[in-house]
Amino acid sequence: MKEQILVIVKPDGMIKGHAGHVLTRFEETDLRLIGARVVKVTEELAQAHYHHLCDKPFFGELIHFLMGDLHNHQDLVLAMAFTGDDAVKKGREIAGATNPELADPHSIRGSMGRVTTKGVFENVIHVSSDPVEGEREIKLWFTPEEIAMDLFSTTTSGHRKVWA
Ligand code: IDP
Ligand code: MG
Repeated sequence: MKEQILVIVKPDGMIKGHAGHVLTRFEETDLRLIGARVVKVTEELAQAHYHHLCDKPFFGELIHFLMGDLHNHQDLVLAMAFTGDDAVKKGREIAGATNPELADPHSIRGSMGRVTTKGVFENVIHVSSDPVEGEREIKLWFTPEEIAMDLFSTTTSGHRKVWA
C-alpha cells in the first residue's frame, strides 16, 4: 500500500554533513521524493512535531535538540517527503532503531549516530512512525504547493491553497 513519510536530517546530521548520504540512501529505494526544503526550526514547530512526547522527561532537551541548540545553533534541517509502497517500513529500516547504540550498524543511526555522555540520542534522522503520522507531519512541515503531487485534500484560504 502506498504510504507517505516525512524524513528529517536533524541538526547533528546536518552539522556533520550527512544530508547527501541520507538522500542517497533513500534514493536507492523505490520511494519517490515528492518534497524537500531546508527549514529553520522554531520552538513552535519542534513542539508541534514531537507533541506526542510532551510527557517524557527528555522532551525539553528534544525540543532544544531539534532547534539546533545542542549543535552550535544549527537550526536549519533538511525536511523531505517520500511516497511509495510500505514507505514507513522501508524508511524505518534505513533509519535503524531509535537508540543509535542499539541500531543495526548498517543503518543510518547505527553507522552515524551516537549517544552523548549526557545521554542525548544523536540519531541523525527522523522518519515517520506510521502512515497517520506521515500525513500529519508532511502537512506540518510543507504547504500543499511544496509537495509535487496531489496527496491529501486541500482547500483555499484567500488566494492560497491550504491543507483541508
Ligand atoms: P523515533 O525517532 O525512532 O520515531 P520516538 O520514540 O518517536 O523515536 O522519539 C522521538 C525522538 O526522541 C527520538 O528520535 C530521539 O531523538 C528522542 N528519544 C526517544 N527516546 C529517547 C530516550 O529514551 N532518551 C533520549 N532521547 C530519546
Ligand atoms: Mg517517532
